[in-house]
Amino acid sequence: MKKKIALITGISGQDGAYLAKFLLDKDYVVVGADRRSARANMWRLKRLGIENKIITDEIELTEPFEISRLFKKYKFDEIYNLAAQSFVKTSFSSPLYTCNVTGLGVLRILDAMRELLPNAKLYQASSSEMYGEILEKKQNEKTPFNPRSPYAVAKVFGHFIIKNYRESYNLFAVSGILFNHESPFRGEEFVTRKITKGLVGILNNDLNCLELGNIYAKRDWGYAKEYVEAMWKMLQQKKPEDFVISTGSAYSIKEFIDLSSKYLGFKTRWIGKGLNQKLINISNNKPIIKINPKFFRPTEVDLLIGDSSKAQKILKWKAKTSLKQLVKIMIDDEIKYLN
Ligand code: NAP
Ligand code: F7E
Repeated sequence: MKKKIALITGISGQDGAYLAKFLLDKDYVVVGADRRSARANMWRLKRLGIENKIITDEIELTEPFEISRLFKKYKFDEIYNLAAQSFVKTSFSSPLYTCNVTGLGVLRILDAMRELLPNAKLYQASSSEMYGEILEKKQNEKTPFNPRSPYAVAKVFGHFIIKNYRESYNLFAVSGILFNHESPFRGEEFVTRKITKGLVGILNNDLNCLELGNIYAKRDWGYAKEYVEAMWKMLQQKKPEDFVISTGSAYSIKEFIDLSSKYLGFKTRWIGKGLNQKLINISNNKPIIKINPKFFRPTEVDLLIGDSSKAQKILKWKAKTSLKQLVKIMIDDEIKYLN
């Protein structure tokens, strides 16, 4: 039987690596597209031992010609659009660039697909950030969006243009509204990895103190390795539909710090308030976490909790890893690859 061929944009990122491994294990031919600049950034694929098992090609989401070139070269059965300027904080300093890549990039893919690969199936990486200042206690597929950053606004555009092309041109194009998902492959700028890497660095005397922003924001954090299976499941359905993927529980950054420092064996106590709040290492009375307003965002998303009942019912997908287990996975990996 002919093997299915899948395109993953954003192959050098966290989800790109896990999804590539997942699809290879399902006997797909995987074309992983990156920006030329990302060629040196394939450490995740190397760690998974798959860097030579995927076909690497180039894609820059701001260039429609590059997308068409790729769609003419390979007859993709499935396209996973994971590429994005995905760091919310950067979207405030580079709003036009973010909207061009993260928003308009989706439209460029849809337009090329409509013309060249109308029978392919497209997965778009939508985001819980679209709910922003939440309008319902738990967010599901019907909860209205209320974005709070240029990143989130761009993702809302991507989300609705997927729906519009699905309805207008009968394309199989779906959005997975994924809540935060983390792993040892998370970029170091995101808060969970910044904390696990930072605390391990402090334990190893490579770092004195870690500086963070708003530690009271709460997120629904799952394990990225599990979330890529949901992406694939969405494309195996008869009907193209959008799904929320989440754990259903939310924790603050402060709780994530406490779980991490406890797992590493630190004896700590919080002192002070607001910008003066610090986490003190009781063994030497030195601060290991401080607040720095430079990490605050002009507008914050305070709380996100997803309701993934639709995915549980139709996709038979459910998050399995607790936050405590996720902290252990991330810290164990941080220690293993310390040097
Ligand atoms: P990530 O690690 O930041 O990866 C993003 C990928 O996009 C990288 O491979 C990056 O390449 C690529 N990229 C950036 N700009 C590009 C451009 N102009 N043209 C082509 N490629 C470009 O993100 P992730 O955590 O794996 O997330 C995957 C997707 O899901 C993203 O769209 C993200 O917005 C979305 N999402 C993530 C989460 C989450 O919690 N992780 C939740 C919801 C939605 P470089 O290596 O060259 O930068
Ligand atoms: O921030 C707070 C920060 O950058 C989480 C992306 O994958 O998930 C991610 O977006 C929270 C925010 O992720 C620091 O203010 C405090 O409230 O890890 P983050 P994010 O913004 O939730 C969504 C679903 C996506 O779609 C995105 O692509 O943590 N926070 N102090 C901090 N955040 C960072 N990065 N650094 C700090 O020092």
